[in-house]
Amino acid sequence: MKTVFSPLHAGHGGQMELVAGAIVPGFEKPSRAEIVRARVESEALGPILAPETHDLTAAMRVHRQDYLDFLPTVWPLWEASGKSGSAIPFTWPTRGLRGDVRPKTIDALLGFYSFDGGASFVKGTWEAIKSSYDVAMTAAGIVKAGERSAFALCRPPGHHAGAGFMGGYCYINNAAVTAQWFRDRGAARVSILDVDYHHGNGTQEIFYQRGDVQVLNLHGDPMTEYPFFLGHADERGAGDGEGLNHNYPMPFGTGWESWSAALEDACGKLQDYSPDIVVVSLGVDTFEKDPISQFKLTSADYPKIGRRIAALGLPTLFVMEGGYAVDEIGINAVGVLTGFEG
Ligand code: SP5
Ligand code: ZN
Repeated sequence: MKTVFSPLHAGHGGQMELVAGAIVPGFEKPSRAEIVRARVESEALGPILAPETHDLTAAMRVHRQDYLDFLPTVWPLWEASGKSGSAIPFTWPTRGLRGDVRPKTIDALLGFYSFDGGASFVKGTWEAIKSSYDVAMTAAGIVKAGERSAFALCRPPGHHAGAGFMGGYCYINNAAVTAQWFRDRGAARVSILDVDYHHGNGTQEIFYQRGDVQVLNLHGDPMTEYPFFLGHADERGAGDGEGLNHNYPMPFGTGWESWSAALEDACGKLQDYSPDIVVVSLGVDTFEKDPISQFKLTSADYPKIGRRIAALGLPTLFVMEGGYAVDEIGINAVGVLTGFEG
């Protein structure tokens, strides 16, 4: 399997995040991608390719134009306002406030275009976001050209980003962008299988009313786990998308037995839908030692995930999402891919 990787991710580093009452060093850090890349090499998964540069046309198919225009301006506006450190939002237009009037200052705009204080900016953040998009698009092109699979080693991740907002370490929704791109390039139906520990709220939002993209999500129950405000089992899609959104919220402590039963059910629904392509939002924060998560998967479980996905017998694009146990992130993420290759 070919991997696509860009060193430009590293410019998004040293950023702080707001989480549970503290401003702390970002869990989503450059070493994550470097360790996965090293494991791809040491396991001889296949060649590692640099991305081609893409314009943002494909991103505009799932994101709002004003949101995409905003992203490259964040750091320049932050610096121009006399600040340094990390650009982090702190005020959000929740119920009872005006979410329809675009404000003018950088602090206000950060809140307007986000849902939490987890997607912060430093100097190299936009360049990293763009490189992550280029990585995803290049890997999608490899699958479109006829290869059975490809691995987009994206950083930053994407699945929490919605049409018009960032959050949860995510800015451009790489899985959603590539799924839409496959549709635009002739795929009749696409399925997105999101195995990250956290609910992929952005992906769900983008395709919720769509009949041509099925979304399956396995994750920590939002009653008690981030992102808290989406990801319940009764969210089944609407309009043309009625019945095509499938959520599998699971409690803290969930291990392989229950998790794999959910995967099995999701794979059955995926097979029934009969897509031309599968996009996997590959998070490995389901790992027992993940510092911010509460599932109990072990390193031995990840190859089994890959094998199950391979058994679908469909062209598959793997897009890297979360996973914060840095020491084992390579073993676990690449474990899925070697399991897939059999
Ligand atoms: C892509 C992805 O995996 N994003 C995850 C964003 C999670 N942000 C909130 C994390 C809350 C962690 N709370 C527990 C802290 C333990 N010290
Ligand atoms: Zn996650």
